[in-house]
Amino acid sequence: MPALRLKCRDKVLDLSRPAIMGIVNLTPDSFSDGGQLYAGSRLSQSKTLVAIEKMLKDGADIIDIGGESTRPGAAEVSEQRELDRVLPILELIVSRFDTLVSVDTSTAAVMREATAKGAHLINDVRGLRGDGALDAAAQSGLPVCLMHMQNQPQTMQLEPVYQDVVAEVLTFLAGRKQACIEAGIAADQIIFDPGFGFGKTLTHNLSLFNAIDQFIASGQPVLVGVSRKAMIGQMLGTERSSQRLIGSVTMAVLAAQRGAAILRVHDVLETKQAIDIWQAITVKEQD
Ligand code: 8Y4
Repeated sequence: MPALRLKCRDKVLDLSRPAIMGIVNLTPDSFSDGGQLYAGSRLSQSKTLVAIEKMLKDGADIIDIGGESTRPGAAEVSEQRELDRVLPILELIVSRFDTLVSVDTSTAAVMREATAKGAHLINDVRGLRGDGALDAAAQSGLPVCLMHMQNQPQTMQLEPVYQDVVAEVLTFLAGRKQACIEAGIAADQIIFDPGFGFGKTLTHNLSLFNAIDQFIASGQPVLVGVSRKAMIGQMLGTERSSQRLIGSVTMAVLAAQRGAAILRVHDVLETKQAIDIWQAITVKEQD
């Protein structure tokens, strides 16, 4: 199988080694003021830029910015609010840093505006099923990450049910890939993501994780996002998300070992070090 590469506007993302995507949440629930002061305030913006600068120094290849909270039960956000959260930071990142920027959105207008302002990748947790999203993504010419989610964030964790979670998620992604191709997106610009934690119980998540090889076999690059998610807490028997770091890094290494191309993480330094150790050992073995 040839090494995978994504064409991201003026840049190329080389996936012969796992790429690290650093998470930057622009939603109010991630700010200590509860978001009351966020609305684009300079203070929050400069804090965000400092966090991004650190992620890049720590080894992030991609910065993923999102203005819609998709946590279980989270409220919906208007298109204008999402634009107001994402676009100013996107402009600042593109002007200051030499990095790839991924935009976490399901909204066609955000895809279009973000593309105009220099985004490199579209990351849609709804797999481009929203109004106009498929066309907006196709017209962007950017790579797209198609993620599987059962139901919507408001209801997804109430009672997730599958006959065969792996088969159903694979079938869903194959169908969305076909829709993308019909809309004019190149097959080699499509990333698959099983969508850990999105309408899944721990058992479903583990079945999917243990089937990463089947997602890899599709030939699409696979993105894995498990960082700090509830499944880690469930496996460790701890409620506190501050105690999910080691579990998150462990799962990132296992995912990389099984062929994941992109790791979406909060803790870039720790993940990068763990991946570097695994890579150093693996390269030694091959010599
Ligand atoms: C603590 C912090 C606990 C964050 C849970 C979370 C994915 C994604 C999300 C993913 C792709 C999250 C936007 C959920 N997860 N995009 N986005 N794949 N492609 N929850 O797994 O991080 S948000």
